[in-house]
Amino acid sequence: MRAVSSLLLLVALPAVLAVKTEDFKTCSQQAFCRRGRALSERAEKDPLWKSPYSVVASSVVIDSDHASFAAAVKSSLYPEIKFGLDVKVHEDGVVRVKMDEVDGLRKRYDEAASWALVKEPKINPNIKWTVGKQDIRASVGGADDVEIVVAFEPLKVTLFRNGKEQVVLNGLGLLHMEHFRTKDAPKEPEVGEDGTQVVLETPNPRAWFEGDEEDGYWEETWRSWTDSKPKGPESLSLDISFPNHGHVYGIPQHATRLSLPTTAGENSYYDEPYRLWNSDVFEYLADSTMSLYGSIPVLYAHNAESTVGIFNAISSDTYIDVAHPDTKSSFTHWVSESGILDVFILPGPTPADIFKQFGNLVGNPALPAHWSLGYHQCRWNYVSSEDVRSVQKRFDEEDIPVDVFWLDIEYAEDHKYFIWDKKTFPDPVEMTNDVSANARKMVVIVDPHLKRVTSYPVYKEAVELDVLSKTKDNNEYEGWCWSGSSAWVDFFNPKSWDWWKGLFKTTQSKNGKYAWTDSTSDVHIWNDMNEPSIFNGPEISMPRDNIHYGGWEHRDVHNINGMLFSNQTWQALKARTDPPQRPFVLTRSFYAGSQRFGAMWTGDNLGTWEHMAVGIKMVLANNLAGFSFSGSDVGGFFGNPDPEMLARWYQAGIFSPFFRAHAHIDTKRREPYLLDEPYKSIVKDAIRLRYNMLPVWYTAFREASTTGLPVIRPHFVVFPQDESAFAIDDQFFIGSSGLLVKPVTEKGATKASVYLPGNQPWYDYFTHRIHAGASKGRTVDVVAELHQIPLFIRGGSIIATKERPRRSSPLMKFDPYTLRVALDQDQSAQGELYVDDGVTFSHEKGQFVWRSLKAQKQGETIKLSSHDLASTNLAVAVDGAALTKYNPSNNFAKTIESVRIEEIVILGLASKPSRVIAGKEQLEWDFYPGVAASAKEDGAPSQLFIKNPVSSISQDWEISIDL
Ligand code: NBV
Repeated sequence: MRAVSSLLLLVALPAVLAVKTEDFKTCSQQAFCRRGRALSERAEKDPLWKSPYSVVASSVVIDSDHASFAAAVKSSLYPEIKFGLDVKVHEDGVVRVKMDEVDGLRKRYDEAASWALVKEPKINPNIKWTVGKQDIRASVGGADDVEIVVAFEPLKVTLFRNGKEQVVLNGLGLLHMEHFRTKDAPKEPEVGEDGTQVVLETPNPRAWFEGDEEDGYWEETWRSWTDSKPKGPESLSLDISFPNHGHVYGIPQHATRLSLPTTAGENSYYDEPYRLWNSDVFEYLADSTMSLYGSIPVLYAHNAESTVGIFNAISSDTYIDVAHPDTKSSFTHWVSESGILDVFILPGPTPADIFKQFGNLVGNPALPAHWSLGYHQCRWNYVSSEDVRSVQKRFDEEDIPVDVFWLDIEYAEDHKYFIWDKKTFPDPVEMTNDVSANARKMVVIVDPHLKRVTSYPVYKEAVELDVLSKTKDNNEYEGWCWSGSSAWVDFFNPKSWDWWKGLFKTTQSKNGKYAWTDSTSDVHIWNDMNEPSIFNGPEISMPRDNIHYGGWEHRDVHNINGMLFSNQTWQALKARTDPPQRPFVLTRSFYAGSQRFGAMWTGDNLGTWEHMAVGIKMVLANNLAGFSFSGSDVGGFFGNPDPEMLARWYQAGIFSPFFRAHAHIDTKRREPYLLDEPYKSIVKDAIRLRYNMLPVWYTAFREASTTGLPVIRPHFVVFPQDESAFAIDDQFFIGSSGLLVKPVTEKGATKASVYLPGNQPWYDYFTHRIHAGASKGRTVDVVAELHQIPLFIRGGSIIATKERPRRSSPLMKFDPYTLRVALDQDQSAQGELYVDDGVTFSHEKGQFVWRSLKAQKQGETIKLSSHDLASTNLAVAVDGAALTKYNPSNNFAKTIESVRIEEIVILGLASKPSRVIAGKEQLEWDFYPGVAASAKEDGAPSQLFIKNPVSSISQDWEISIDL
């Protein structure tokens, strides 16, 4: 077991903390990756290199649906092996390219996409394929000239836009699908007449294509583990190029920059490829290509003209090399241990299109419960019910808002999840009710390892149901984890699903099976260790030759394993009440699709400035990959951050979609109320700012849940043509709000340098100081003393906030709003506000309020108004069942009818108003002269404060400001 010495952790970081790289395999320690890289090295050295794969032209069959065609593929090196190609065009222009071995000795794993996809994509019936001598092609775009061309010899798939290559598969000729074969008896070396070994003049090309000798085909030993590899070699190599795109983003999870640094080619930044193999990496590095807890095999490429992408639906161990031969092109090489070729080409061409296309495939993020956007207080561990109560009391005494208290593994007797340790938690329901009394929730951990004792009902029932993971010999798999000798539920087995649901019921079920009767529906769940993490397993996980439901090996499905666990937990919480409430499930391991089932965090980071900074990039990468509800442990999991670091970490943490403080069991307590001044007030102010801005976050989440647009967005997404900012990843935008933040992640910083893009003015969120618009963006230096956060509003935006501090977010429900109207150079601005009950699914039935907020100059008057957005945007009003009609005065809207706007602040007005009226009513206002939005110089802007202007947020209103 990996023991963590408490002594070690109390010493200053990072000197004593370092990842145990030797616990994890590098590319050169795995035969399939060695073979894959050897292939690319050969290709690079050989100017005549040509892919041996070709499409058999005479075999092309266009399907009656017109959207797809199938064809036979051959490799000149293995003419006896058959492959089948299948290409489909979806309704939204996405092109799916599939290739598999046909009539092989075995079946390759082909189910990754079925777990990731939210539904079978609709195909485009209007595609017209043209079959020529050398290729088959079809136009797939609308106004733009987008064409997909599949060249026959060698096989090459290219997506063109206006004749320019956007995405190319097998352009470098690195495609190789190792076919299934039988294990031959070892060959005797050929011996000549004179008894000496015969040396072939030219090595057999078949052999060197897969390496010079049979490298780790049938068995591989690494440290003390032997992988039996009964299926033999079955790896898949594929190059995916973006010849006209200089930046690539995506493939989380790695602790690295957003615009992915190179791993191959001359002077590459890293020498190891990016790896996707969900792993519990102890004390991971802040700058590395090592695999971490989750994998989303989606990659985007961007230039000033277009954004394109690919989703490679593969769930086995995968290494990805990235190279930029010049600043304008990107090449990637993917090598996976098993699985079919199943690549979705996302044609873009805008960032918004890409997110929509990816969302159409794997689903958009679930709209979270509103309370889960508040502050989460966690630690390993709050040790007793009394501890929980006293932590809550201290928050309330200091007036620090918090929505959720968390319990880590020590609540559970002998780490048997669902079973409270009654010595320390004698009254779990009462404790939860005490938390609920302040409109708060609890989140309690449920790990996937089950203690193997028959007195533990969860284990016993899993045995009886025969749903536990199996070894290669079909015996119950036993491994070591927190609970000692443990077993793991095989969530690939559908028989486990209903049973798992039953465990979370808070009332005893009739079938006599275990139900968590000493919990309440205010207890939500944290799924940790679901890579799965197994202390005595290879690379801290399950042996690759373990067998899952359906006969698949663990190697085939490893990266999906964690998603199935959090998916089933999500379904279980949803089934707990009738009508269902929105579940909150935090998962550490994830795959494409996990965003449909809750939130993730970046695992066990270190309390260092480097980790604080890279956490932002990791959360941004996750947002791009469709999983917006993400965050990092505020304060760092390991170590004891000094107060300055902690304060800065809170200031950064409030800007991540998921906001939770957490700490290792051996760290000193560091709840915000324990800090001395001025740190305590700084942290309190930061948390309060998060609460003020909850309307902004919730509105951004609505957009994410319906359009796939990320909740936090890097520059290239918001300003896709601004090349100078394509690599910026230390400042970002919140939804479509127009807010730009640059968290300070440097020790001792007193100022920050911020890039303000576009040509509109930017206003400091706090002081309202205006930074005049430049023609093409500008960099400004701003003060950033410890109590200051560089946060800006783009001219042209309207921000809705709630400014009254409360103990928890549900208590803010009826609080009035404040609007900040940051005018642009034309004296106009716009924004949005989305509100619903935050807990049920009634929003899917039209129970919500979705308003536009607008300021527009009409002659000498500025009209400020709000109107309903849903009636005219039914298709994107909510995720799930599309609305057919919407009633702006629905029952939910009525419940917030009395919620008013208590203040509107208008920044950058060109002149002092002569009057401000709503209908005939004169409103109360104050004007402070200053710089106008169109000014060419920086300074304090003019500010107009309007008091109590709107009596109901849920209804239409209009205010006229006569200049
Ligand atoms: O459950 C204990 C911890 C948890 O606090 C942490 O957040 C997880 O990432 N867990 C890992 C297990 C052990 C960590 C050393």
